[in-house]
This record gives sequence, C-alpha cells and structure tokens, in this order.
Amino acid sequence: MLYYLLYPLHGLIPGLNVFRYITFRAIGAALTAFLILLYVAPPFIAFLKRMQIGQVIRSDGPASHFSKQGVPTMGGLLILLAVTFSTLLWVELDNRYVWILLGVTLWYGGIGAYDDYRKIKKKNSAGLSGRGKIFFQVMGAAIAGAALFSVPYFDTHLSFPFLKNVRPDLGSWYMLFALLVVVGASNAVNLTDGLDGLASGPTVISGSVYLLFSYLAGHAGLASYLQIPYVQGAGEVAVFCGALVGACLGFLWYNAFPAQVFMGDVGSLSIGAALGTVAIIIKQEILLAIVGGIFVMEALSVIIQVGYFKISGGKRVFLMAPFHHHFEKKGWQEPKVVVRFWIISIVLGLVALATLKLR
Ligand code: 57M
Repeated sequence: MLYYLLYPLHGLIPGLNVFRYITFRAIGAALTAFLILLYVAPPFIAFLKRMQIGQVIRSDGPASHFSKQGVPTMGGLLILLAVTFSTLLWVELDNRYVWILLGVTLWYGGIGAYDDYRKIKKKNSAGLSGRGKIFFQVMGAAIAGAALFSVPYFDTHLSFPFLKNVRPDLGSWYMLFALLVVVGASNAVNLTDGLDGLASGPTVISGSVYLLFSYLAGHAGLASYLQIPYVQGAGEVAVFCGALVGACLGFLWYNAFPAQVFMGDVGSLSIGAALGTVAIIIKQEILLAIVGGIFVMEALSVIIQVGYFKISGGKRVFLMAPFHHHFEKKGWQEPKVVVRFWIISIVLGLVALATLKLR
C-alpha cells in the first residue's frame, strides 16, 4: 500500500524512490511485523490469560512440561495479524502470488484456530479429528494450487538443489506434488512446535533463506546468472517472507524459554503452509527439505516411530517422538535441545545458500 501512496511522489520528494526497491520493502515489512509483535503481544497475552486460553498439557509427556500447564496459547493469531498487516502495507497489491500466500496462510490459520479453540474450551477433546484437519488442509492447498495453475506460463518443472540440468516436468501431476508440499510442510512445523522457540526459531532462519531466494527468483538478471528458475513477480514474495521473519522473530521474544505464550496450531499450521507455498511459487520446492530440514527430521521421526511401533507390536526407535522429546528424555535441558536445533537449522540454511553456486 505504501508503494502506491508514496512512490508516485518521488518526483517531488526524491527519497521516496526507495519504495520501488523490493529489498527496502522486505526490510520494512520485517521491521513492521517485528514491532507489531513486540508491542501488541503483552496486552494480547494478558487478554489470553483473562479469557483462560491456556495450554492443556498431556499427562504422558516429559515431566518437565507439567509446569507449562495454563501457559497462554493461540499466540499464532498475533503472527497472522502482523504478517497480514505488514504484507499489505509493503507489497505491490496487484501481485497475485502475495494474495495466494495470504489466502493459504489465513486458511490454515483458520483450521488451527478452530482446532485450538475446541481443545481449550472442551478440555478433553482432541480438537478437530485427524481426518477433518487433513480434509480442510487439502482443500486449502487445492484452491491455492488451482490459483497458481491459472497464472499464465506457470512452470510445472521441478528444480533440484546442486543439479542444474535435472528439471523433470510433472505436468498436471505438479498439482498433487504441490498439495503434498504444502500439507506436509504445515504438519511438519506443527509437530516441531513442542518446545519453547523450537518452531519460531527455525522459521526465522528458513524464512530468511527463502526471502533471499524469492528476491533472486524475481530478478531476471540474477536468476539467469545463478541459473535458478526465473519467476516473474516473485520478488514480492520476498516482502511476504520479510513479514513472516519479522513476525516470528517478534514472537520468539515472548516464546523463548521459559515461554510466556505458545503459538498454537493457529500459528504452526499457517507458518508451515506459508513456507511450503513460498517454495512452490519460487520453484525451490525440493530445497525446502534442506532449508526446513529440522521440520523434515521431526516429521520423519514420528513416521519412523509410529511405523516401527505398529510393525514391532509396541517397540520404539526413539525414547519418544517427535525427535525433540527423545533428547528431553535423555536428560538434556529444554534450552539446550532448542539451541542445538537452531544451530542445525542455521547450518542447513547455509547449505541451502551454497546451492546457489554449487550447481
Ligand atoms: C502438536 N504439540 C505439542 C502448543 C503448540 C502422532 C503424534 C506424534 C502427534 C504428536 C502431536 O500431537 N504433535 C502436534 C505438538 C504441545 O504444544 C501445543 O501445540 C501447538 C503446536 N501444534 O503451539 O499450543 C505441547 O508442546 C509443548 N510446547 C512447548 N513450547 C512451545 O513453544 O513447550 C509447545 C510450544 C505443549 C507444551 O508442552 O503442551 C505437544 O507435544 O503436544 N504427538 C506428540 O507429540 C506426542 N508424542 C507421542 O505420543 N509419541 C509416541 C508415539 C508417536 C508412538 C511415542 O513416541 O511413544 C507427545 N506430546 C506430548 N506429550 N505433549 C507425547 C507426550
């Protein structure tokens, strides 16, 4: 919005020229979202407490979590507010990728919010049924996929990190692939969100890496030089990523150990879906497995644990899944697990950046 209000005045006030630049607007979006979180979170957390929107802790989890009973949850609503407001403030509003991104993020946020609310208000309820959740997730991803397919010349080729000449065309199967990426990413972040700062930290890192990749993908010259797919209009996705990074950084301020607030499914499902959709739009889908390696690892640990549990008739590979519980059960302090997972996430982010040159 600021772009339309201020850039036309650059003839009168030369400094306003900066609103043309995606880099400037992405930084503006990040700072705006960060400040919104920083200032709105304290009264919002107080409001959640007043409304008794507190976490119900499962009795079969690590004992160190019992003291978290009643910590305000659904803080993800703030992330959604900050991302939406900041994105609308800083993007070029005629970019359809941005609307698709906001649509997916809010849709998944809606699913999560409904689930959270049911879990909290009916304390013994597990929220939405697993099937119900997946149904609405697939529906949201399918609508987004259809919107993407309606973009003229939408590219259905896959690009692989490190392999510039391997670009298989999935054709109409791409739709199914996109569904898997978005739904998978959403649930992977949801499973990861089980320790203070464990989902918000890696989201800041993954979002920052995708911010850079989006900028490059939307720049014809740089995309061609780096031999990555050029996606016209993808530069504005960098502004959305900026808002996501800023919002999660601001959220981390309050979610850092010992957390004053949890994001709830409203946050984790929407963040994951947003990252998956960014990856699809800028044609760096496979790269998400590296950038979001922590989320992938957590999801895999659950698949392996549940699979082995069923096959072996009750045996386990990990002390407890998702993976972060395994380390807690081994006696690691929560902040140690979280910071080490952040370190891995940073290293994976660097590996992802290396793919720009090693191809
Ligand atoms: C949600 N949610 C946290 C909070 C957060 C199939 C199965 C593996 C599914 C899995 C599951 O339900 N995962 C998804 C994980 C919960 O956090 C809430 O949920 C939101 C995210 N969706 O925002 O609102 C708890 O996590 C802790 N937490 C923090 N800090 C945070 O910033 O400490 C969350 C955010 C919170 C809080 O304690 O209450 C969760 O873990 O429930 N199920 C599991 O993860 C369970 N694993 C399991 O059953 N494993 C078995 C199976 C696979 C065979 C095994 O390994 O033996 C564990 N979850 C819990 N207790 N809480 C088991 C024990």
